[in-house]
Amino acid sequence: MTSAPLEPFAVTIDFATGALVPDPDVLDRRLADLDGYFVADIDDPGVGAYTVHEVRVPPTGNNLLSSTTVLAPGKVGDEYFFTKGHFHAIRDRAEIYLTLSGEGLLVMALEDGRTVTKEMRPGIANYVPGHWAHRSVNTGTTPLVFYAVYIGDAGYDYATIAERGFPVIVVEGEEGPEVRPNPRYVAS
Ligand code: PAN
Ligand code: ZN
Repeated sequence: MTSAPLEPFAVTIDFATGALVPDPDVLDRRLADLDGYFVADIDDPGVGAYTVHEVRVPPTGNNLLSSTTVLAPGKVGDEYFFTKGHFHAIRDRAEIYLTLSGEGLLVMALEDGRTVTKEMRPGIANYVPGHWAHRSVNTGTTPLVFYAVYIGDAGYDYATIAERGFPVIVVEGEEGPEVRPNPRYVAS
């Protein structure tokens, strides 16, 4: 079945702040929402971690959903702030992340525990194929802002990551960010 055409439209993206115009759907994640995700305990659960600004289109397989994410700089213990991370509910749905400002790492993991970590900085478009869980990590001192485009019916499976964690963590080492095995990862 084909659906009726949508009306073409445009949004304006502020590359520095991630704000959209129009900006109808903004999700606000605090450290409290990341309780249990870091190795160390969270000192102040009220601190803002990231916002997600969504472009409003129907979440169907014939549309492309997109959003900006604005991830604050900071650390919990030695770990840099990160997004929760997820598999797509429909596992084979792919996604592109285009970094607009800041710097970070994109950590991707398969269900069997294999990981790939890629740099995020302005101008880099990261391709996240289906089946790879993905989490962005802000390793810089300014907000990490990126634009994500994904197949509309992808959906989110947060539970698998919430229960098992990612196989690796990103910590501040002597000479900058280091990717290390996650001592709390629960292998399948
Ligand atoms: C992104 C993410 C966004 C926030 O739009 O949803 O960066 O990360 P979490 O969803 O893991 O909290 C995306 O990957 N959408 O599919
Ligand atoms: Zn995704």
